[in-house]
Amino acid sequence: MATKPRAVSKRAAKSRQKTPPDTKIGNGGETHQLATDTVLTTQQGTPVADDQNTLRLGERGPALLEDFHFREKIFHFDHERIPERVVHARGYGAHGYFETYRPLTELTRADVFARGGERTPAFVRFSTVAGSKGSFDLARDVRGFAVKLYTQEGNWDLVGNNIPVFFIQDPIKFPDMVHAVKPEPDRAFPQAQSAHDNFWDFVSLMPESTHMLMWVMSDRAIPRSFRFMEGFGVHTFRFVNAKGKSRFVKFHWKPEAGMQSVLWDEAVKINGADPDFHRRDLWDAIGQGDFPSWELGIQVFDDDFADRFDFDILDPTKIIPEEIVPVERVGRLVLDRVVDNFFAETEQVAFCTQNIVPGIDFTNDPLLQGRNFSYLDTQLKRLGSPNFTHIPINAPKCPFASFQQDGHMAMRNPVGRVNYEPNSWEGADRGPREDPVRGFTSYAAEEGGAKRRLRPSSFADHYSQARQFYRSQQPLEQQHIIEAFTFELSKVETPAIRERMVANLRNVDEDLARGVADGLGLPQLPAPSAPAVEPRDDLAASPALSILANAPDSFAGRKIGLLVADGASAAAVAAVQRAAKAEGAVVEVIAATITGATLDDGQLLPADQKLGGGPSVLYDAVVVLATEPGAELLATQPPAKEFVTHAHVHGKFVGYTPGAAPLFDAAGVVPDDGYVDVQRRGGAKQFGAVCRSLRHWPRLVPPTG
Ligand code: HDE
Repeated sequence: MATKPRAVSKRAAKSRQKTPPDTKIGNGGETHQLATDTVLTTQQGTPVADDQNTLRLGERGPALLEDFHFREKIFHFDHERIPERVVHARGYGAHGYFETYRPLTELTRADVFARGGERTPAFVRFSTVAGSKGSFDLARDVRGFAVKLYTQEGNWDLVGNNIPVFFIQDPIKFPDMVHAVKPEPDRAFPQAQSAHDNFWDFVSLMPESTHMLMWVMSDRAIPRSFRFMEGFGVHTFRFVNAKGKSRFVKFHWKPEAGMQSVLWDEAVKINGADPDFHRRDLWDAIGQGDFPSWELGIQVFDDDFADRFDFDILDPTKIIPEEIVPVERVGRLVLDRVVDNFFAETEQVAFCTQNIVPGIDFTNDPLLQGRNFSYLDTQLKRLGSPNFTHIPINAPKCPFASFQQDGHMAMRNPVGRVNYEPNSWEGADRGPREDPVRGFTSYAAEEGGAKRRLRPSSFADHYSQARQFYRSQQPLEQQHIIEAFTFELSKVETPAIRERMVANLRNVDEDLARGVADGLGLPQLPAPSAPAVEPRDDLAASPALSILANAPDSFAGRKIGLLVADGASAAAVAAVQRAAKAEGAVVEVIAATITGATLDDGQLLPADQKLGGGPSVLYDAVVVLATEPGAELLATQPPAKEFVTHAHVHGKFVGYTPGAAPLFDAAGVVPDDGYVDVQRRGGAKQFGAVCRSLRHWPRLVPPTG
């Protein structure tokens, strides 16, 4: 039945006399703060009487072309999407600030480093690389770590990753590399996964990718949270001081909460239970006032060191071990504000590697040079106009002025007569002028040589640092690397590709190659592939490369899953909550229903998750609070059993009250040293303290022999 057109309500009629709604200019652009009684209008401001029905002839007749409200609404909806990023499509951003510890004027004239204690506004976007915008967060992948610092001398974008090296040495291979890792073009799968033939075909034919592969197959590629991962500028950059002296610099971000990763089995399950795990984690942490933070570290070195170093400092597949050039901490990045609007800020933010400021300069790292071309180009495609710099998230926060004008969606239109330079106008009309002293000057590096397409011979060692990385890992981490290679290559359908990869791994480490070959069930080890340069055996292990060797010994910022049955001890709940707070951790309650559980004091403890909606993979540690009858009831529920089994096999610490025993029995787990009775005097506190090790590692070490 047709609905009758509605009469204009008294409320709407009244609001007509009001002033227009407030408009707030935020980082996301103009975000309109609507008054509660605002009337719905078209984009032209015409009040809308009926937003439920299109304009039609008669009750059941055809639609009319003159329905401008419908036309405008559908037109706008049809154009809501902009192209997602070709790579790094899935990401999440937040605002914050960067604070310099002390002036770095002896190294650089960058204004951002000029004054100790000064804060510079920042926007950071974390991302996965391979998956599309709607893919899951816990892909095995590199994470983007892109930082925009709105300095007083212009925007500085440090567009880095959570892995300090890259797959390729020359940017001309980037489209091939990305094509190879993305879903295969005929079948359009797999999504957000490198575990397929095309990827392994490509990388096994590109030995320069081996070092990066070690990192991607390590736990670095499945971080527990954006908050618990390192970031790297990757390339060697230059610092240039006021006297024009240049030194090389590599940038590092060190998470103050320490590094932490999930296990692969957790990653797979988290992707089902909460595909937004990482973005939710960032949103929640900032919302709770637990602001994620990183220290900025720099490795500074001169030409002399560059000439002496074992590898070419321009080769983006190499690191400089921290044990050789220490990382000096020079400032701190804090993320303290979520976005107002995801599209306006996180989607429209346009990072460009060429956004640098006086005092910082490029080197000839071929990848960096290629990126400097790519990012501007990609932003034009994505955002549709050279005026993407007018979007508030991209605009500098310092004064800026140029004679660039017009174009699609120009929002900053200068007034006055002059739009060229040089000009002879004076006063307000003269427009901006160049400043040879304050302005950006490129470091006057001497360059020369024949014009050629050539890979430098100094880039030819593809295996030594891969070996160094592997040998710097703890045994459990090495085992994870073997398992990851085995998993990925087991998804490869073509035996020759699997074998070629194992042949390459023989140049890294024999145990690694053998472990993967065994995992794949290869009848015999393939002969090692011929390396361009014989891998070195004399590089010292670098403990800084291991996550486990640098464990934070802190449970701060982590999350406990508290499974509670009706009748459970209210005192134990309170003790666990107190212990969690003391450790800086948060507690999420899981009960049979979302309403919650009624405790032994008759009070209702509201739940955050219904049983099954909050599996233990979403938590860093778990607690099971139940009386015996409560646990017997839970033991009949598969999600409750899984909660315990998974927590156990994933090496989590388990807090419990003795009544929980029937559930443990039903789940088939035998409590070990990683189980703590929280009802015991001081038990909850002890549970909080043991959680600082993050996992009960002995449970994860495979039996020997
Ligand atoms: Fe990128 N990369 N990249 N990349 N990259 C992009 O720019 C590119 C590389 C990185 O959160 C694109 O805005 C080339 C290394 C991050 O918005 C594109 C090469 C590193 C982000 C592009 C590289 C990165 C991007 C796609 C080889 C670590 C996400 C969308 C020469 C140091 C930024 C976009 C964000 C995004 C090109 C290699 C990091 C196509 C050609 C090495 C964190 O321009």
